[in-house]
Amino acid sequence: MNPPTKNSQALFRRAAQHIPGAVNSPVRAWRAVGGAPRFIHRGEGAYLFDADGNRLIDYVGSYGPAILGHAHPAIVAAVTDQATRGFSFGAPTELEVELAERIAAAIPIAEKVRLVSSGTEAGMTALRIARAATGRSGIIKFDGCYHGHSDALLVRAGSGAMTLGVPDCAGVPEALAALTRVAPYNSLAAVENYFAADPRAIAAVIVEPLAANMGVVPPAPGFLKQLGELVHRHGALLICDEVITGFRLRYGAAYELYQAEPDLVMLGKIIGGGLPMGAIAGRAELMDLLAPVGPVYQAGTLSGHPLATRAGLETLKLLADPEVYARLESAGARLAAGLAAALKETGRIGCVNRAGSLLTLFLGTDRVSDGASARRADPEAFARFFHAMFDRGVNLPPSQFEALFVSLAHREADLDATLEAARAALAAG
Ligand code: KE4
Repeated sequence: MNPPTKNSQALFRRAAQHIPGAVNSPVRAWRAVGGAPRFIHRGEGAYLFDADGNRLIDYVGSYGPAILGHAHPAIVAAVTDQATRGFSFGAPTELEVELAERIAAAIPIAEKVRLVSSGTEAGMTALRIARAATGRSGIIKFDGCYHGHSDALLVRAGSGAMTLGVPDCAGVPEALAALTRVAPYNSLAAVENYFAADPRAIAAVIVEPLAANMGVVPPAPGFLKQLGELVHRHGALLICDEVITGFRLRYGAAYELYQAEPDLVMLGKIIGGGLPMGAIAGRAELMDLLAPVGPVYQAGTLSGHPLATRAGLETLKLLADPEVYARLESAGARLAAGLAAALKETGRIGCVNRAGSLLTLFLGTDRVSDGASARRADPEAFARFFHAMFDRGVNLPPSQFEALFVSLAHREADLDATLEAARAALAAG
């Protein structure tokens, strides 16, 4: 059960010479679970193959884009074909028009779409539109939700429940952080209190319609519908961050599942098919505030990149098959039920939160409904579970506060092997 790691260890040491922490995104460094991260050589379907040739059943899925599985033949063929025509031109292409049309057809409020290169860009642009549209500066976000690493969103709740935000990392000016308030997820009262304290200060409330960055935490019944009504009553805008949930839970946005009424949505991950892609979408009168039509500047050398747009288009075409989300639902339900049963069989304290093919196994706590309850989980127990699973050939996200992503490539045999490993890993403690 001790997989060879010599090549990954050597690559980790070499990478650290020129890349901070040896990684290009912090979560990949395994700091939350310990040990040196494995370097991946290739992916195929539900599997990753690391630098030492170990095959892993993969539930990171690039944190969402790999909903079809890795190296899907149709996507590889499309990107290969597109590459023969050149990569990017600094000029509009028909592919961008097609992708915008497809997103607009699938998401009712997406009258207009601006493609960018990441979810972070989508978030920072959505906030800028909201501030321009309302003439206000304040933002409300939710504890445990993540919307990319733009300064205004790297903010945590201040000391007192009703104080203004404080920086959640170095380099974010306190004056800027103070413009962002932080409320507990699923708490309408906290949002109401922020508006009551200063009714005309808030430009927008930004929310993951289904939270997946504190682990998976579904919205409480009616929460999103009432949140939208509350936000609009105060003349502010609702931004739904669908970077993970967009086309993950259904063919379109998740907000419709929860009767929310957003003004803007953020997209990413799946709509790029695994290549760099993000998008802001919303009502025309808001989106037309963007340059070159309106006064809100936003730009990007590789926005709407032809290879990413082609990969996204081909991915969405395959996801448009009505069977797809029933298959993802069935696989997610099977895995979640098996993990819950394994907790019971091994007498371990924990719980499984799930929506469709997104799920999180929390250890050390039996209920998670917001950031505070998620933090009551036992990260050390999760770290032991992570390594026990990895050593048995199952690649989980290296943090208690991420989601497992099940793909269309995961077969019953893969799920059964995962559950067998989980029973042994949980029994080991
Ligand atoms: P990117 O800038 O990483 O493309 O997207 C930021 C973002 C925005 N909104 C939501 C809901 C997100 O989950 C993300 C990014 N997700 C993380 C995983 N939880 C990406 C993984 C990473 O940071 O390496």
